[in-house]
Amino acid sequence: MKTFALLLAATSAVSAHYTLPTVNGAPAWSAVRQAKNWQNNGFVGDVTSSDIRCNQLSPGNETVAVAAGSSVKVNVNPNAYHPGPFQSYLAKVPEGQDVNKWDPTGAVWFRIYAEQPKFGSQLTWLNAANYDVKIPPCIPAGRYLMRNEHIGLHVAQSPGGAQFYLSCAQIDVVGGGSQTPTDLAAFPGAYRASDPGILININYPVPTSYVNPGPATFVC
Ligand SMILES: *[C@@H]1O[C@H](CO)[C@@H](O)[C@H](O)[C@H]1NC(C)=O
Ligand SMILES: [Cu+2]
Repeated sequence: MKTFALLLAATSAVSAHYTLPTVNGAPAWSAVRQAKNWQNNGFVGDVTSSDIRCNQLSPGNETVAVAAGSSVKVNVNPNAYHPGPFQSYLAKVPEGQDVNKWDPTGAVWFRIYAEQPKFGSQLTWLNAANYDVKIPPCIPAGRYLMRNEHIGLHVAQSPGGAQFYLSCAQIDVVGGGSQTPTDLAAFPGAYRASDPGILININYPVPTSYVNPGPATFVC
């Protein structure tokens, strides 16, 4: 009886989690680097771990072409179930580096999207299965890694309680401009466990503002 209850609890916990396996409908884990949670749908809890970069298990083997200024459809499977923000970052793959293998260490990431909740008797988030993220129209053409994450804040009132669901997509930006993105950040490094958007009780008192963790969002 006890074992049965434990199994049930474990099963429901797993089904409540999710992965980010594809962008723009590409086959799962091809244009998105296969993440360590691809089978168990688990999360990264330690923002100082290298897993907070891409939670990567294996390299990618494809890129998705996207016009600068248009949107990338980022899939969350089954959907971004937990309350919390969706955020996206880009890092330009340096000349001469293999897009499938480049390890984006150091301050190479700029943020392009940070979801804000609606405020009221509770915080309301998109909690979507697909997020359309606009690529800034002014950034240089070329290959980029796109780090997409959803942060589960349901038990974030305890240090280390926030749950990071993330993966890194490989995109080829076509068109674009010549503006140099600012506010570059490193993963790990961009977040602290004590950041107000990471260590937060979203239930009581219900917040009237939300500070997204990470650097300022780059705007052209
Ligand atoms: C790319 O990776 C996916 C997922 O692992 C795999 O199904 C597919 O066969 C790979 N394609 C090539 C061309 O290696
Ligand atoms: Cu979960």
